[in-house]
Amino acid sequence: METIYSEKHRLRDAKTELYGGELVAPFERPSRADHILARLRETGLGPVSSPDDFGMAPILAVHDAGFVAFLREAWREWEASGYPGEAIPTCWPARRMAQRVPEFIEGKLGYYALACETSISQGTWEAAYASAQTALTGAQRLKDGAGAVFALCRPPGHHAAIDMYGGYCFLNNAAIAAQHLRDGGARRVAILDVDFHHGNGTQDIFYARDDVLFASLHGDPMHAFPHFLGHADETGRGAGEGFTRNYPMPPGTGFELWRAALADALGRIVQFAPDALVVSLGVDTFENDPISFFKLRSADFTTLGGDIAGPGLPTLFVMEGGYDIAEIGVNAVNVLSGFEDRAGG
Ligand code: 7XA
Ligand code: ZN
Repeated sequence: METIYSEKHRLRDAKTELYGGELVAPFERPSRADHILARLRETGLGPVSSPDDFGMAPILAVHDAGFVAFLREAWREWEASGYPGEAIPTCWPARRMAQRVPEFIEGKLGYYALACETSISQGTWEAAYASAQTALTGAQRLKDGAGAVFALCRPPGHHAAIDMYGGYCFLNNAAIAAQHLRDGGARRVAILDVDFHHGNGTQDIFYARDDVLFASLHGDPMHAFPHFLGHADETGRGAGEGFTRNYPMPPGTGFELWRAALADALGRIVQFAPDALVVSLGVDTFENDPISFFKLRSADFTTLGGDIAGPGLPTLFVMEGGYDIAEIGVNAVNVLSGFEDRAGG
């Protein structure tokens, strides 16, 4: 299986994350990608290629233009404001307040942020742009006939909504790739999100559509980030009714329960009969993940990779979360090799 990877991910190297009431070194850091790449090379999964540049149009096909302009300029505006640290929102358009974009950067951050753990730092836009191009290149490979591709995206994307960033995400790589597949002729695309956290951004982007099915397995939002989306009764809106499936699961969930949810989601995907499958691949479901509460073991990732190959669909894996850095390479590559073994690639 080919991997698409850009060194530009290193430009996303924030110094601060607001966690547990303290500013800490971010869990989402460059060494995550280094460990995955090292494991890919160790196992000889396949070639590693650089992304092509598809420009801004496919990003603007899923994201609001004002939001994208904000992301591009946020660091410059923050620096110009004279604040000493990294850009963190402090004030939101909460219930019954005006939903109007402020002119000063502090207000803009609050308007466009869905959470405040994620600092915007120098190079964030450049890395997020490269990450989106990495996913787009993977989608293009599927369009050109590949059976499976791994987009080693960093920063991740699935929390990024039409016009909001947060949860370590800025541009929604999986959604951008899925839309690119649609625009390239795929009639229907399914997105399966197996990251520990609910893919609220992906759900937001496709919620009213019947051409992109979204299924997500995740920690129950009553207990887990993003807390305000991802309940089982969110099933789509209007034409999109029935094309969103959520599988929230409780603290301590092990592989048996998780795998049963996966089987149900895959059943729905098979029924949908998509031309391609995009997998938001997070391995923060791992038992030792420092910020999550599922109990999957390293061997389970091989099994679930095989399960995902079951429907026999052209499949793009897009990297999302996973913070046990010592094991992230093994766990991510186990999914890919489990898939390949079953798919016969
Ligand atoms: O999939 N999303 C992530 O892995 C990032 C979640 C950020 C959680 C922050 C909670 N303090
Ligand atoms: Zn996650």
